[in-house]
Amino acid sequence: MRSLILFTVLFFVVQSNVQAEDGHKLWLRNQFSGEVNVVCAGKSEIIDLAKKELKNNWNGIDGATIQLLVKKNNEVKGDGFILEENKIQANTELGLLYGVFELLRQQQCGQKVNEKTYNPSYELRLLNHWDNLNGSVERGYAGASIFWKKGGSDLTVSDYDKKLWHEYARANASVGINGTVINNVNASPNVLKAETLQRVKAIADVLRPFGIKVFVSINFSSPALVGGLKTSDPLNTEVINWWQAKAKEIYSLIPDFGGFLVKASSEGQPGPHDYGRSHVDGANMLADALKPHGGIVMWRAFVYSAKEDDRAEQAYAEFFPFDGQFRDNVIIQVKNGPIDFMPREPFSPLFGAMKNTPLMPELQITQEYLGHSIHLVFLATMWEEFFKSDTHQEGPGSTVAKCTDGTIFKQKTAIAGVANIGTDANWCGHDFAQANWYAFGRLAWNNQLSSEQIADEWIKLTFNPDVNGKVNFSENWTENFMKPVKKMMLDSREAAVNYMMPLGLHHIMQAHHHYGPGPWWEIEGVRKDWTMPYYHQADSFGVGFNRTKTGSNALAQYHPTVAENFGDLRTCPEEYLLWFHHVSWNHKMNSGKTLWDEMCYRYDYGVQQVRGFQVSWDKVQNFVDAGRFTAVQRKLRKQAQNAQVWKDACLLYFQQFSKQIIPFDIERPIHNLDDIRKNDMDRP
Ligand code: GCV
Repeated sequence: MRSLILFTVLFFVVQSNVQAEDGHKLWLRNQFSGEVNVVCAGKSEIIDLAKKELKNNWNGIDGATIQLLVKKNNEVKGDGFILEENKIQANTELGLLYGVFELLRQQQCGQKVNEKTYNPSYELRLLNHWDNLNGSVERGYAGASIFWKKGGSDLTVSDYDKKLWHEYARANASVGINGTVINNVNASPNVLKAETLQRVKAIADVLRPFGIKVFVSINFSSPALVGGLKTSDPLNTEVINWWQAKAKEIYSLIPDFGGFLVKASSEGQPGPHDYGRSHVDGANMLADALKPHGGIVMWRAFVYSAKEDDRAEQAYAEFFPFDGQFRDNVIIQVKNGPIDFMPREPFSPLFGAMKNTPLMPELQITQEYLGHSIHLVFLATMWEEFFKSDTHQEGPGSTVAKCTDGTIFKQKTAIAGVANIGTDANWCGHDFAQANWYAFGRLAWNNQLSSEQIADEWIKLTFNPDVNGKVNFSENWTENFMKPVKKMMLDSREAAVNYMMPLGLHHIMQAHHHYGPGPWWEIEGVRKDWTMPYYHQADSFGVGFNRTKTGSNALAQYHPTVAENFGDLRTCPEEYLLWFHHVSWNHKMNSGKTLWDEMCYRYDYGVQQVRGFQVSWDKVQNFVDAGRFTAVQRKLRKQAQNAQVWKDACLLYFQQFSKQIIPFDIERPIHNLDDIRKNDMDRP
């Protein structure tokens, strides 16, 4: 009887631990705290937070003393800090908080303290939320908005809201994020109404102690839409006055308000072009309104021209001529690639080319084109590739990282990531999608970090094997959990490229939801550059978009060294081949195979990789709590099914053009093209 009671008690203890793991704690799961004495002269809300973090999460020597010191040091940039075993020194209080998070991270990763100066790569490290005021999230796959309530009419702020925003702010600060844009770039003008601004203020008040500034996306036609004016022409005096008054109103509520993010004259959003004005006219007018208060304008370069030219050329064509003409509080926000967050794109030719205008990279954390919150795709490898891309604009080694982080051009620096956060218990829908939020923050802080280091840290912090004691990464855990899971993460982006769009193929997904394959999608009357055949150009000769001199010549927008390299079939890296060239199905690839065969093998390999991830994950079951294990296992199953659909759809579709057989050592398609097309069977 006694043993039955003991068993029952133990069972429930184990069960409750398991149930507690819904992923809500993110990478901040430490459950141990030793004794620590904190010495600090200053007193403020930030210092209190820093002390609290130390006291609650200390994993260093029990009873140690640590000093927090604000003292000017020229080696330290912005909110950077100097970390020593028993001292954190910074120029600002926020720097101390970041130092505390770094120290605790190292302790929790079982590392010796790495004593050195830590400086941020970018001054502004921002999340962009595509959250609508009605509570929905554009391209959001993790529930509803954490900022706006369903329907949009209820703007009251509850204790629950504040708690959630507090947790969100803490998670961001722990990885160095210091700003957030809390509404969609497809912006409702209502965000600027007095009653909505009260909620913006409430959010800003909760985020402030963690050093996070609030920004909003604005609708360029707000003066007419909510201000009662007849026009929103940026050169009209009444319009100018309206924006100035609005800026004053905002700053009276939120003295440290960050500024505006603007999507203008793009995808149906209003902008200066509606009034016969330019991007410079629009951006500078807003910048002048914000300038007296210290605010900035982030003006997006994601535009479509009215002409249906090669879309890859459009941002550069519209913005490059304006280089040097923007006010000093304007930053141009540029997506990493020239089209739109594809699984793989070459870097946008604007990076390094606009030498007299600050440019900030925009990365997409939410997986719009990478399997939503169903596919396990770790994006750090993609971003590492982007940062390391050599623009050659100021000689060899002018990487995108150096062109944007102030190393080459001494300008304001910033970076944005489109958030993957929602009201789901685990914030991101997929437990592994949390790693992308984490990775974005870590890279925004230090764009030289390797994806391997980031994966290493994230796994240790997120699947920390200790339950109620100190961290203990045993050899067994490292060999049999850490290693295979890290490998799965590091391989996952390339796997997605393989089963979705290998060899430089792009924009061949289903229209609208952007989840499954749709290389056939086109509709009479729709502009060509919204259809998929426009991007792959498959015909009986071959496949791929010719962007060389004999095609759209988009290559001419790159530095000549890059253009030459990408422009020559013999030197163009195979991962960009079909991005830049229309290539014969019989073209000999590096492997010796023809292009068609290579394509077949790549698609098939992508599927096999996902099947391999399933095996890796099933093997680590004993190391993971049941909740997260099962959730990830189920998602991997769906990913494997979907990868198979991608392979079958693309190979059967392109086979209609190549008229060649799928090599016999590759598993046959298991779906019919007709069925996939008819059922849009991958709709999530
Ligand atoms: C917010 C793509 C997405 C849109 C997004 C747009 C943008 O087109 O599909 O949902 O709109 O990019 O970045 O503005």
